[in-house]
Amino acid sequence: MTQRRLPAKTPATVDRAGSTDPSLAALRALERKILWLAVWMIHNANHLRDHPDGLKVGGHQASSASIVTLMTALYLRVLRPEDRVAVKPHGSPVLHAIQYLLGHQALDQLQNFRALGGAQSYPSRTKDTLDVDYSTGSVGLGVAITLFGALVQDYVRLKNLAPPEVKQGRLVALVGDAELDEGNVFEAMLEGWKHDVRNVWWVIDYNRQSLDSVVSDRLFTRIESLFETVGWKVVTLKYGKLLEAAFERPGGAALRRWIDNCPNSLYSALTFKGGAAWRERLARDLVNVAGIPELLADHDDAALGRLMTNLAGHDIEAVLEAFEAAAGDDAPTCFIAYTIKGYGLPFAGHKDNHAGLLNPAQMAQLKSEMRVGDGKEWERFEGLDVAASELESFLARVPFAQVFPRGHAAPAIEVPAALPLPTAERLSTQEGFGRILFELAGTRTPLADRIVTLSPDVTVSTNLGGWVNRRGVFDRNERADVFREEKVVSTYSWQLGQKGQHIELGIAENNFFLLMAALGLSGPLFGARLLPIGTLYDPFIERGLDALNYACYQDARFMLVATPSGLTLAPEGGAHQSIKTPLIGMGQDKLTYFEPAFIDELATIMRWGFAHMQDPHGGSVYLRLSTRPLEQPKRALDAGLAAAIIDGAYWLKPPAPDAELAIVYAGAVAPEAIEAHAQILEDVPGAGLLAVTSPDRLHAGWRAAATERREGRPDARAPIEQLLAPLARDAALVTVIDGHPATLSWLGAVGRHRVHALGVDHFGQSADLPSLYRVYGLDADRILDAAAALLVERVRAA
Ligand SMILES: Cc1ncc(C[n+]2csc(CCOP(=O)(O)OP(=O)(O)O)c2C)c(N)n1
Ligand SMILES: [Mg+2]
Repeated sequence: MTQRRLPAKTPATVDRAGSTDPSLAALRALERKILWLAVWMIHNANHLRDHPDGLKVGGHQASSASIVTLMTALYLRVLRPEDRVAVKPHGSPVLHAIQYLLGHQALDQLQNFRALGGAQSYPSRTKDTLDVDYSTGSVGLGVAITLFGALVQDYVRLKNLAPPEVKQGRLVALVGDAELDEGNVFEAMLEGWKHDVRNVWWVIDYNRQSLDSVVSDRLFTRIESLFETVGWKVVTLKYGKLLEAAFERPGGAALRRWIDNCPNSLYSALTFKGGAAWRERLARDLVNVAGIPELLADHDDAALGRLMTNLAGHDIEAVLEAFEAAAGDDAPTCFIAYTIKGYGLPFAGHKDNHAGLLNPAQMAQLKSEMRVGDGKEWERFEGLDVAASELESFLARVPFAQVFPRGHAAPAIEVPAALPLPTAERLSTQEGFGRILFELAGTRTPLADRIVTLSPDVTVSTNLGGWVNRRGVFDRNERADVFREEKVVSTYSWQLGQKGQHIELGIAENNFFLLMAALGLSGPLFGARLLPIGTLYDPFIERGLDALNYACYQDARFMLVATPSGLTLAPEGGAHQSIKTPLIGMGQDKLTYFEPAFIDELATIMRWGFAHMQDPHGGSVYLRLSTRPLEQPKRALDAGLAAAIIDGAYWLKPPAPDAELAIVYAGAVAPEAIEAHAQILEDVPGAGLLAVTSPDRLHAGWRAAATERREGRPDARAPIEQLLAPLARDAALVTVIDGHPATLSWLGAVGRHRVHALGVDHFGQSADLPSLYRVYGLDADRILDAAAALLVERVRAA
């Protein structure tokens, strides 16, 4: 493995340890304190707080210890306020400890680590009180989002969208080595290469351990070349200053070879066993090497243990040199920093240490080594060998901490009172969406200028083509449309350049959702609000589902337009026919799901969506659209109807008072519901036809009303409760959706009505739509059958 030797910094004065950097003594002292606080925070949570539920609290002392030096160097020296960071999930105690030392985190947050209202187990943008740039937790995602963040920062910068005082920063991920087992990291690297991404650092805490075990030795030689293949610089930080010095002694070359060839598992085991074990092993393996007996004799067991575990990732000088040498370059850079999981703690190197906790006796021992007095466990400078005043003045000058909080408040983008409404006799929601965006693209409005579209290689087939024709594809470099220059006739003319407002991605839904998240956080992170609209095929939401969840968890704001969906994809077959996405839409927090049937509904919802994406209490929006052309109603929406569409439902045909039946539909099955309803009217003249535009909003409204009543407002009524109120007490509902029937079946519980829920609960197959609707029971006949059965039941019961 190659190691770059890096130039030392310009000397100032010489410090105690013989170094030339005056602040090293302070950094070393604070590094020690950060380790202590992180470990103590976890200990306090597990051993010193009440646990009324008897559940283990946990926390990761070993994972924290492994990254202390790297984070100390970054936060207390290298980072600038404009840099944006994703910290590996289990490094969260270290982050809290650092912010606490900087005066930007409250003590009670540390004391309540993992308790209600306290610091979160993993860094959280939305739940932590300190200023977290990107949440982490699901390994791999925090790594990749920094790459997309860099792309977004360039998008904002090249278009001059942010106020001039916003500086360009670097996007930094602090990465657990096992995170590189996640494929999404490599998907992101490929996409980053295509977009010539700049200003990203991934700092890998290469402790060669994951959760279960010690990882394969040979993997990282491959990983290094993978990075280089996609244009990254790789800086390997392998040995610290002590070992480097030992390698210069007689026998040093052999010692280096021995460590280089030492399998990870043996290295870890010897680290855990300590100095005596190192001595025995080296004496045996290097018995004939001149200089080794002297080297062993010069070190007692403790010193030998320190020497043999002196990896660069725990050597702050080596770490600083590496970062500072790379700082002048904007090439994406990966630092592979060799570390030891649990470094400085009694279980260092033990393969089972991931969830290991120091027991009270070990903690007492550490406390005494750290010279921390009883009752002084939380004191910021207790037991350090640098004067408190010096440490205070050092901390006061830390570049990263000069701005706090570091986020931006980006002004809202004005949303017009109505969006352009395409007119046509028949139109699908997908085409309607494309036309609305096409019309918007022709306007010079703040809204149109801040929309960014993106798609994982389905731009044309999701009807974004018109928008892209007008607004162009974003590229850091201006590129010609060769087909156009060569006068090849095409419907699509895509100008590539910095003005473009569409980001074209390869087919990787993880990347798609991570870029949506990064774009949706552009306001707070880069000072310019963007309104991302991403299109993909509805079934492939599931492919990127964890990244979608991750985007929502951080409260990124975007509009997800998923089309085609359900059986309406007909001939495409079962593999592509989404069934349970409505349930995802309902279940996903911070994402509001709509499934309109008509274009006036869609335009109303999109307009509301642009406002909701900007509302401090809002969220993201998911539109489940279809390619099925439907005859459009001829009507003008009044304010009441528009509000009902947003609340989630309205009566397309209102029921008579005490009606005994209603048909309820959502989305593209509207024609079947309308037809069945028209036929039923012959027998049940009062039957109603309810159009549901958002099962999600309806359900949320129902829950909210129940909460209001519980809180003392007995008259509170949800929109769906008001809508169903005219029906007879023993009325029946037939619900129908091209998706899982559970999406609407709960409606029976609202007014205690009987329900027959139609929908799809088995994989689809290739066929024309009428055949599929017949086979899966969504056609008018089936709706009529269901209604008849419910009505007969009612007569029998009477
Ligand atoms: C997607 C996902 N799968 C599984 C986990 C559970 N998990 C948490 S940490 C971890 C291993 C982490 O190893 P590494 O990244 O090397 O971090 P270290 O603790 O060694 O620094 C696993 C499997 C998770 N958080 N996310
Ligand atoms: Mg690891």
